[in-house]
Amino acid sequence: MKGKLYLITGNPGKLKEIKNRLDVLNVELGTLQEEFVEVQADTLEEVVLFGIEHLVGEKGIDLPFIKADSGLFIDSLDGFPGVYSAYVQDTIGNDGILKLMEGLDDRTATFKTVMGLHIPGEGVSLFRGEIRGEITLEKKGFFGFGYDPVFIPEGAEKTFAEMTIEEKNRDSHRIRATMKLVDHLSRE
Ligand code: ITT
Repeated sequence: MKGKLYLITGNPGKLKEIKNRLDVLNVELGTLQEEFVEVQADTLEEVVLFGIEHLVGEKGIDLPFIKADSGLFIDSLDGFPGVYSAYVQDTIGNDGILKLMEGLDDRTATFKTVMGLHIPGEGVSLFRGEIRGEITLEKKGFFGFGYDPVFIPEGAEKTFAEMTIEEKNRDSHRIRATMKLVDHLSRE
C-alpha cells in the first residue's frame, strides 16, 4: 500500500508508538480525531467493528484508516477493566486499580489491542496483539500513558512507564498487532 493512512485516535501516545513502526512502509500516518460514543460491548473486536461502521456509515469517512481499541484484563478481577479500561482509567485511575487489588496475590494480567484496518472498497481486516504481564504493588515510572505505570510485561523487570518508547516498542500488545498490520500492508 502507498499513500496516506489515518489513525483515528485522541491519544497522542498511541500515535507515537504506531508511527515508530509504520515508518518501515511507504505509508504516511496522519490522525483524525473523530468524536464518537464508544459502544459498550463484551469484546474489543465488537468495539472496533462498531466504531468503524459508525465512522464509515454515519460520518461518511471514505479514507484508509485504522481504528484500534485496547484493554487491560486482570485475571484476579475476572478480566476487569477489560472493555471498560478507558472509563476506569478516567475515573478511578491507577490508584483505584491498585486499591481494588490490595491483598490479591495473583497479579497476572493481559494487555490486548485489536486494530481494525478499513480500506475503502476492500472492507475491514482485524489484527490482534496481546502481552501477558503483572500488575505492580505501586505505580512506577513516568513515560508512556494510561496503565503503563502499573504494568510489567512478562520477561521484563520494569513497568512500561519506566521504559523509553523504543524499549516499550520492542515488544507490546500494540506492537504485536501493528507488526501484523504492517505485514498485511506490505503484501498489498
Ligand atoms: P482512542 O482515542 O484511540 O480510543 P484511548 O486512550 O481511549 O484512545 P483505548 O480505548 O484503546 O485508548 O484504551 C483503553 C484504555 O487503556 C485507555 O485508558 C488507555 O489509556 C489505556 N491504554 C491503552 N493502551 C495502553 C498502553 O499501551 N499502555 C497503558 N495504557 C494503555
